[in-house]
Amino acid sequence: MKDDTTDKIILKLHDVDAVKFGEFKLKSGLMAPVYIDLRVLVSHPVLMNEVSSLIYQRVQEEGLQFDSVCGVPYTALPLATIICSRHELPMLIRRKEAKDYGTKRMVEGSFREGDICLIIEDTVTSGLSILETAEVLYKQGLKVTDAVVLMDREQGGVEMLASRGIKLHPIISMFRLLDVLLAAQRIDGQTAEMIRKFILDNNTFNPKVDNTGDAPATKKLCVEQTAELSYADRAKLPNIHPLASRLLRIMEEKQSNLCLSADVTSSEELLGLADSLGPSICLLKTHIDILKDYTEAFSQELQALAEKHSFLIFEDRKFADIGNTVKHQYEGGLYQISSWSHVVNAHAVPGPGVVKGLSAVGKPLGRGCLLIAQMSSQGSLATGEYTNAVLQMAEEQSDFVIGFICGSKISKRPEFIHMTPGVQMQAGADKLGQQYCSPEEVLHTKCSDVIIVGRGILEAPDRLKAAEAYRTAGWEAYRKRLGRSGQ
Ligand code: 5BU
Repeated sequence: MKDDTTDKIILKLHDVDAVKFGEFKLKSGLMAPVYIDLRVLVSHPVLMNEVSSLIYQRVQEEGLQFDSVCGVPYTALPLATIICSRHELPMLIRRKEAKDYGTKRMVEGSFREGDICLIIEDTVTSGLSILETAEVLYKQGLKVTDAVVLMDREQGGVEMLASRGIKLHPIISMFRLLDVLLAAQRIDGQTAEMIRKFILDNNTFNPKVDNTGDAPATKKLCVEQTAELSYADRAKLPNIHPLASRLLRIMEEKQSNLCLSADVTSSEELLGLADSLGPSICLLKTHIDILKDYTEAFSQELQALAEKHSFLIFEDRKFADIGNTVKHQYEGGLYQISSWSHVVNAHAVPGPGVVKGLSAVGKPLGRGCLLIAQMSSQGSLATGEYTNAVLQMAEEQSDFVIGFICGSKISKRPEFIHMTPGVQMQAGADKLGQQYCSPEEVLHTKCSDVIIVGRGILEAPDRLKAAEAYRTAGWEAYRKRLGRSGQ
């Protein structure tokens, strides 16, 4: 690629206001002195064509091998379209809208399992947007080995993506852009120097922590920005809820971040599971209303087994009514859940009253609650702003809320415990909308704390062996995240 072609494009991008200087708030909340906004390209067809040619030249120069091309929505979508149309390359479209999730495919276009898809992006800071698109493609059985980006802000994207097995090929780097604009007297030396310093001081990639997230709740990856604490260290935090502390201690002692989802319908079978798999788990999750023979004696036996094997009980009741009603549902009725379940969960749909109602019953008993911030099922509406609102609700009632049910880590507060259902050794789905990720993905990539496994264990020929395999996989992924793998 000729440098002068790239330099001319830099000037043209500046002409159309795609490069701006001033004070800008980035997605991460960080204030930046420079902003790249390539969305304006659609209003400048000549430049749009030139940029597309530049990207394709790079693809050819690198000799990239792929079966199809996918532009990261939205800005890179027209770029990918132009390239694919002009060079007759098959294209895929990744859907972005959560509300389309249930009814429409996440990836449009024809492809076969194992096909390689080349990703095209307009601007990269941390690399997270590319990774997010890659994850959607992976879920469809596609492979991603390379991505080409027009503008690299040089803030860690190349390194982060390399750590995830994706080679990023940037065309314009931030430092080059500054040099060209300075030489053309579009900016002064002081501005260029200040931006260089900003870029060097704000590298988003910390390989030790694997800090790939930047926008809480809307991103699927972990949001850790500071040093990762071990479960044991978190258990000792001054503001931690005593039940969360107890659970973290159990996890550390038993080297288990496995929650068994004991979805069986007879109390005898459930107690048998609790006794045989008890040593492998930190939590046992029940759906008490699927038992055909619940008795009070059963709940007492379950509590005795929880003591014997040192695990906590989590009734997955998903409370979702007004405060006054959930109070009764939690305390009374046939099951008297608050009397035997250490942890329950609730939907945030009714507003903070649901937590207040549960807390009125559970707090004096030392119980804790998980808020459902995201769900594992296809088409779940618990995404984006909803998830953010759940996070807020948890923070306001952290004397009773101990964490979240979620797909990935959503809160930076180490006092909160993140638990993720929809886990099996092999990613995939069931026929009724359940979606599965692997323990490695959940605990290492998505930085959750606890894997919730039901059928992955219950349907295995040897349940104990399967539980141990999940416990080991979960523990190893957690250790890897801490950067202490193999110690
Ligand atoms: P599975 O057999 O591993 O798919 O069981 C998952 C369990 O977790 C099952 O009891 C569900 O009710 C529960 N679950 C879930 O799968 N997804 C969610 O978002 C929530 C709970 Br909340």
